[in-house]
Parts: sequence; structure tokens; C-alpha cells
Amino acid sequence: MTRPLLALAAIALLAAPLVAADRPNIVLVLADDMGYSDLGCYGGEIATPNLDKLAAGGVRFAQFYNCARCCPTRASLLTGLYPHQAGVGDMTADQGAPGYRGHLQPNAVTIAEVLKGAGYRTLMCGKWHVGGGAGRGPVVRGGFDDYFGMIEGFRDFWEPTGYVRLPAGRPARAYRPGGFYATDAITDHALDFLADARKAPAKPFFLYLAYTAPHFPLHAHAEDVARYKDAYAKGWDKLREERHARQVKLGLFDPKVRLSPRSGFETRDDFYRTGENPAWDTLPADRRADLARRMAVYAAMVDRLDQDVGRVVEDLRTNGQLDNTLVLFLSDNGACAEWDPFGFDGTSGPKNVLHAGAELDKMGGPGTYHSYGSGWANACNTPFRWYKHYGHEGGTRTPLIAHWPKGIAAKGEFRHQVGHVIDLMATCVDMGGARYPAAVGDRKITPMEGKSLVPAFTDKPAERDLLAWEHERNRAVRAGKWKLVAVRGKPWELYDLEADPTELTDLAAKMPEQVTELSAKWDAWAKRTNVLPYPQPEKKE
Ligand SMILES: [Ca+2]
Repeated sequence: MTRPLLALAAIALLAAPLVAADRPNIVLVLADDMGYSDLGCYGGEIATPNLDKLAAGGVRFAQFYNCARCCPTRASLLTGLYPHQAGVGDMTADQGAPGYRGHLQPNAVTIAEVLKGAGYRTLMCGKWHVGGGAGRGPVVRGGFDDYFGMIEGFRDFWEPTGYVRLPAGRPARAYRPGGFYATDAITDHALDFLADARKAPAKPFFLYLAYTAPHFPLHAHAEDVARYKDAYAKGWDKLREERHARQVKLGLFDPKVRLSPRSGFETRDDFYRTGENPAWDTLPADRRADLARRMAVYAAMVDRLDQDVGRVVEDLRTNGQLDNTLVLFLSDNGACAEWDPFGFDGTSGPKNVLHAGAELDKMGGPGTYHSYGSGWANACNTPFRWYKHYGHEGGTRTPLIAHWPKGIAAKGEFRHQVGHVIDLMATCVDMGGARYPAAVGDRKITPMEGKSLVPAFTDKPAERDLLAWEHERNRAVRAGKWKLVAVRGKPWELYDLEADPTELTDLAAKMPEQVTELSAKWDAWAKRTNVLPYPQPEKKE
């Protein structure tokens, strides 16, 4: 070899790892069924010091959206497509129609696949929920090098059954009987994966940390619940007022933004009922005690989630990686109202048990099974209306924290650019110097829908035509400040989100031409993205 060629070879050898090491690591943390206002940095009273610190050292998005439900959000977030384009417009049952196949379709590529192509190590811990079965899991289909978690939607937090380590045979933690708690176990494995990734320091990593908290069943460590024992006796009306006041004080909302009145609720079709969340003060003392305990367990789940995020952040800091790691934190849908103001017990359905005395203290422990119901979910989505499942802001708007010391100079600022989980693929492609492929082997890939959030990190304006939603016939479209939204089977409502982010003044009757224009946009979007044709017969989980 001649001297110049040798020199070139040496440069090439040096250059590759240097370039790779320069690119940021990405840690994408997803909470499950957490409301818009639960975190301290979004107005909540729950102790979330670790996430608050990330927000204080980075930026918080005020208007970021998910797809209103577990499976659709995860499909969209992973692929940069609308959920129906990826085949997961509803849950994981195959309903025949192209947008409702219940697992990721071949035309969709995941962030892990794309970043892996750019030299990233790809790690995932937590909930997959975009289709199970042979060839559909996080490693073979998702493109993750390592995985620990559950393939389905929810499980007992106290039981390791159903949590899997993939590829099969890789080392996993063993927990003593009674020593397993899902949020902690997901974190334990994430720390193991990060330690392993450090053995190849030149390779950046992508960690998708999809926690299952605070999804039901409400399970939390007794010592965490104890800190919230008396916190919720004040009830959901007072809590909503307090959270709203803090949001205004934080600068998240203009003081002119009105808190929505208590929301209505509707139950599942097989035991259909509808009604309004009652005023807290009208409830008897024994009911209030039962409900306050449910909320205390929920708060403890969020508190523990924050503690576990803190363990990951500390691990990155200790190993000198925090500075060049983009940490993103968001929730997959609004707080969960299932199914009525009192919540359910035993399994998801109409059954409710009024707990009293010593039974109250057991709630949230091993062997129990509760949800907290629509009254508290309404409070967790302060100041918005409606919940998980719905196209209204209470269903679709999520916190998004972005922390990346090397790349985001702003500290503690809000970002008001409108963003959506479809943007996370574009953001990862941008940050990872990756290429979004037109094809993977013989799979023709649908072009991604989202836009990189990196310009918004430095507060540059974000341009987009529209965002749209459909889930189980609940639908919405947002173009600029205008939003058209409808509950299944109900007429369109029109809101000016700039003046009225809490969707209180329906302008549909006043501005019929705006309704016609936006609904035509929704129709075109629905045809283009596989929302239509709907599966038949209509199904609602
Ligand atoms: Ca969820």
C-alpha cells in the first residue's frame, strides 16, 4: 500500500467511530395512560422531581399530540406514519380492513430499523402492543437488538409472568418471590442494556423505554402510596382547580384559558351507560375514602415512574453520557376514564367494589385489581375535556419533555409548536444522520408523515398542513388554530384552539363553511391513510 493510501485508510478507521460517537444517543420514554397534568412541570401535585429537572434543563412542548390509545400511538410513534397506515388503527385484533390488521404492516419501518441501519444499537424495555405472534415481536419485526418486557397491553405489575427477554436465551434478571414490580424491572433491564452497550462505546444507542405505568391495574409500592394517603381527600373538583392554577402560574396557559367543567363519561358498549362525573361534595364519605385511595395508588405509580426515570438519567450522568443523549418523555394517551366515575374492580368491566376500613390499605398491593374511574381521569387531564379513546384534547394531548444538554441550550422553556408522535421518526432520522428508506428488501415503505422536532428545540416555527385523528369512530382534524372534533356518532364540533384550547365554545353552527372545509380535509385524510374503509361490523373495545 502506498503512503497516501495508508494515510487514507488510517483516516477512515479513525473517522468512522468519531462520527458515530458524535451523534447523540436517544432515550425515548413513554408513559402509559398518564394524564396531561400529572407531572409537576405540567401543573401536577405528584412528586416528579426527576422529570421536572429534565424539563428545567430542556424544553417542554405545550401542544404535543398522541393518537388517543395504546396501540395506535405506539404504531404511529414507532413508524412515523398515522396508525392506520401502519395497520394498527384500532387494537391488536385483525379486523380485515387494511387499516385494522392489528399488527405492523410490511410498508411500515420502525425507528429501530432505521437507526440500526445508521449504526445505532437498538434497545427496548417495556410494552410492545403493536401485534404479537410469530415474526411480529420487537426483535424480529421491530428491529430491536435487545428486548425485555411484555408484548401485550397490560398485566399485573407484581407478577413476572408474561415478561419476556428477547432474543431468547439472553441474560435476564431473576427476582425473588415478591420482589418483582414491573416499573422497576423494566428499568433494571434498561440499565443492564445500557451497561452492555457501553462495551462498544463508538456505537450510539437508541433506547425505547415503554413503561406500563400508570395503566390499570392500579398497583404501587406501599411506601409510595403512603406519601399520598391524605392527598386526595380534597376530591377531584378542588384538584382540577389547583392544577389549573399551577398551569397558569407555570406559564403553560394564558390566564384567560378557562378550566373545562367536569366531563361526562360513557361506558363500554356491552354495558353501555352515559352520564356526568358527580360533584365530589355530593358523594358519601365512604365513597370518597375509596376513591381517594384509588387516586393515591395512581399517584404512587407516577411517582415511582419518575424515580425509575431518575435511575436511568443518573446512570447516563455517571457514565458521562447525559450531555449527548436526547431524552424524550411523553404519554401514549390521555388519562383513562374506564369506565365510570367509581372505576372498576377485578377486571375491566362494570363491577365496582366499595372498599372500607382495612380493605382500603390493601388497594394497590399484590392480588388486587382496580381502576380509578372517570372523575380522577378528568382531573389528570386538567384543563381539558374527555379522556383516552377520544379526539378531544383530554384524549390526545400529552406532555413532551426534550432534554439534550449538548443540543438544546434553552433551559425550562415551553415550546408552543404543534407536534405529534408521527414526528418522532423524523426527529430520530434527523438526529441519527439516518436515511428513511423507500424500500427494505422487497418491502415498499410508505413515506413518513412527520417532521423533525429539532428546529422546534431552538424555537424555530413548525410548518404543517394538518394533523388528524380517528379511533373507534371518534375523530378530529387540526389545521392551524382550527380544530374539528366529534365523538362517535355525534356531529362535528369546531374550536379555535388559540383562543379556546379547552374546547368550550363550539363554533360549528356559527361557521358552517369552516366545518365543511375541515371535514372535507378529514375525509381526504381518512381515505389516504387507511382510516377508510372501516372494518365491518363496527367494533368498540
Ligand atoms: Ca395507553
